[in-house]
Amino acid sequence: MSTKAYIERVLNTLEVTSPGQDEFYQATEEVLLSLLPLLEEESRYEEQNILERIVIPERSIIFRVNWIDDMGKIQTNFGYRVQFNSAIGPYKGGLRFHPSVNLGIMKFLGFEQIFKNALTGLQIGGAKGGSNFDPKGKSDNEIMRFCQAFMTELYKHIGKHKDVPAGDIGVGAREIGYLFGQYKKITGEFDGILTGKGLNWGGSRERKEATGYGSVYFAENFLAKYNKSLKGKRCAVSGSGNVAIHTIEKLYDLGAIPISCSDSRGTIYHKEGIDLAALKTIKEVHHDSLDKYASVDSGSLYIPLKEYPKDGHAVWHLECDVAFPSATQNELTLVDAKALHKNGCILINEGANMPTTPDALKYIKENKILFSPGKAANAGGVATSQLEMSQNASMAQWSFEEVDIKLRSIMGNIFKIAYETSVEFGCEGDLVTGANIAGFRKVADSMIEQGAV
Ligand code: NDP
Ligand code: 2IT
Repeated sequence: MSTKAYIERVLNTLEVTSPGQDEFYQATEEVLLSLLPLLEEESRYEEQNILERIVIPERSIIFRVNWIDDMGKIQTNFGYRVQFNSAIGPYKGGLRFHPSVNLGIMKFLGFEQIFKNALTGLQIGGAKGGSNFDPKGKSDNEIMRFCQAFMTELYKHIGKHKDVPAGDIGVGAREIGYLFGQYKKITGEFDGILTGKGLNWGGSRERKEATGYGSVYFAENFLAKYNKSLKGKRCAVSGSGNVAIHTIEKLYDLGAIPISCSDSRGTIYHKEGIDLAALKTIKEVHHDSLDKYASVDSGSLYIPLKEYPKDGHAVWHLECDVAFPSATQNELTLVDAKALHKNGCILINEGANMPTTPDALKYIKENKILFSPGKAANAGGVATSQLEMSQNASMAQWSFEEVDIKLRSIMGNIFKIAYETSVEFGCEGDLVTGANIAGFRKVADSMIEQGAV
């Protein structure tokens, strides 16, 4: 059997064993197909059935979460923790609270996390968790009761040397606080079992900013390779949550012009640059929709969802030099990629997890637009989480500058290993192939060394 046929057999089996898990299938197809040049060169991965093993989570925990709403009524949600791979370290990955969460989404995110975490050069395995709980419109007390109910089951499965969750969509500092409080109440232990904690109780400086800052550092490295910089570049950013806000903040720091942000209901365009203070107030203080933003920033334009191009997203149809998709999966389609190309965009840098659809990715590659895959470009968040674990283990707390030096260096190294691996396999600058092979090699070799467990 040819190596290509081996990969296809594993993917075909997955379609049968994981029916309806479209995002998981999308993520595995992208990674496995990109491994072809490595697998053709090195027979041990096929001989040791590594592909068959790596696509199955070591453990998927699904549980019921009952909580009481403000009306005194019992509400029920699904809870998940997919502990995907622990070959190189304890399970590590975020928790997502969003109504779209299901097992397939958890598995896609957990699978991506394995290779992302390996790329950081740190000892962390891959996991993801969350719930189909919708935080929108819930009171602070409801959020607290939900987090407590969620942790009442989750605590059985996590631990500082076992599995250390963090935030993701819908889970920020407030939720991590409530989750941590409940863990401590149940176990009586003050342990670093979560990252993204408050600065007064074991959190790391710059964890909040790390994913967005790291994404911009990655773009800076990529552009520098081609003698370009972010200075003066018009940057289209999607999303308006943790990753988008700190991407915009770092872009300003480096002299770029972030011209947009978006949420699930619309897009803001401001040619001269987004008003970051106004954005933070609306999103972080009032947890409001972006339609409120246009009234406080007179130079801006609000484009509601109903005015988006067919099969596309308004944000990618703005004239820009660099695109930073930083909201959610599959938010940059083929229609969007064509518009970015037409408008002269030179780099698409994924802050979100898998924001680019497969057909868009194919088009981007064919048209030689620089492309930073999320598992490399957004790894600054989880890397800083590991720095938080390290500080907790030594009971230390580092300064912002110390953490930032480490973060910059980690992002530089991730770029270097992804780029050098692309050169090694004859596809210079194809960081999808470079990142996937570099991450996979480290995990797969560790699995082989540890035997059939
Ligand atoms: P937040 O919850 O802080 O923000 C999410 C943003 O994306 C919001 O603006 C939200 O809009 C928008 N969004 C979410 N879902 C959808 C959707 N289905 N359609 C349109 N817009 C949507 O999350 P983060 O900023 O933390 O995460 C953003 C992305 O970055 C995700 O892909 C996440 O997995 C990834 N990531 C996050 C890391 C972190 O450290 N937080 C680390 C690495 C990756 P609205 O408020 O209207 O829902
Ligand atoms: O997707 C991600 O890398 C995250 N949500 C962060 C995970 C973490 O453990 O910090």
